[in-house]
Amino acid sequence: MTQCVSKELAATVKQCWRRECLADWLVPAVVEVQVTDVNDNSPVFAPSSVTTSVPEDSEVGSNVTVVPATDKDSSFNKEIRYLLRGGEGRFDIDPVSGMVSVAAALDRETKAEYNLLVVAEDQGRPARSATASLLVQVSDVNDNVPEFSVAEYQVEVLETESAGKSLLTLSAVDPDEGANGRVSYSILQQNPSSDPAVFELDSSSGTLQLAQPLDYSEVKMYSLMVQASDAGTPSLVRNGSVVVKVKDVNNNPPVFSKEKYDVAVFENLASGASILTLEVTDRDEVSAKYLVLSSV
Ligand SMILES: [Ca+2]
Ligand SMILES: [Ca+2]
Ligand SMILES: [Ca+2]
Ligand SMILES: [Ca+2]
Repeated sequence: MTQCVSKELAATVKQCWRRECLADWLVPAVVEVQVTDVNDNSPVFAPSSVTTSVPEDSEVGSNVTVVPATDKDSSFNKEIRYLLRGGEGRFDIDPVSGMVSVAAALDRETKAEYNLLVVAEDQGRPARSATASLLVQVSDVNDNVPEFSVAEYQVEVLETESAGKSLLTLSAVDPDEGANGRVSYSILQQNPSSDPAVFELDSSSGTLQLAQPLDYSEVKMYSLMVQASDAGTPSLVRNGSVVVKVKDVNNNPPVFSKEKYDVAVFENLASGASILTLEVTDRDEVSAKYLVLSSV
C-alpha cells in the first residue's frame, strides 16, 4: 500500500495527522471488487456411469437418455457442450441438452448392446472436459418369424411300422430372445384326413410320431401341414409341410376269385390251348405268380 501512495500525499497525510485534520480525509467509500472467473472447474457427471435400454424397434430420432453434467464455474467456463464417442453411428447426442437419441435402425439380433462415451466440455479457454460411460442395451422385440430348416420335409415309412415309431424331427429357428424365440410345433392338417389322426407331433421337441397303424393299400402318401409358432405376444407363425410316403410290405396273400374252379375240357384239345383264366387279387403291390402244385 505504501508503495502505491505518492511521497507528496504521504507528506500531506503526515501534516494533517499532526494538525489533527485527518478527519477531513476519512470519506466513506464503496469499493466494488470484481473477481474475474478462472476456468478452474471441470464439468462433472453424476453419475459417471449410466446403463439404459432401448427397444430394438425404436424409431430413428427417438430419445434414449440424457447424461447430464454440471460445472461450478460461471459464464463460458460453465457452459457445457456434449459429444458422443462410439456407437457405430447408431446414436446421436444433442450438443446443448445432452439428450442421446437413436440415429439409425437397431437390431438386437445383430448387436445387443453399445458402449458409448459421453464427453462434456466447457467453453472456457482452455476448455476443460469430463467423460461418462453410457451402456445402451437393446431390448428384444418379437420381430423374427420361426423358420423351418427345410420348406418341405419328406420321410418314408414301412406300412408295418407300429404306432409310437418316430419318423422325423422338425426344427425351426427363431433368433429372438426368451419367449419371443421359443418355438412350438403343431399339425394343422392331415391329408387324407382321418379320425383319430395318424400322426402325432411333440409340440416342444418337434418329433413326428406314428399314432395309428398304416396300410399301404388304403393310403400310399400323407401330406401334413405343420406350423411352428413362437411364444411372443402376439405370436408369429410359419407353416411348413411334411410328406410321408408309405412303403409297401408284402404282407397280404394273393386271393383267388374262387376257391374252386370247375372246368370241362375236350380230350382232343390242342396242347397249349387256354382252358381257364384265374382271377387273383393281391392287396400288395406285387404281381402274382402261378404254380401248379399238383395235378390229379
Ligand atoms: Ca469450467
Ligand atoms: Ca431384430
Ligand atoms: Ca420370434
Ligand atoms: Ca428380436
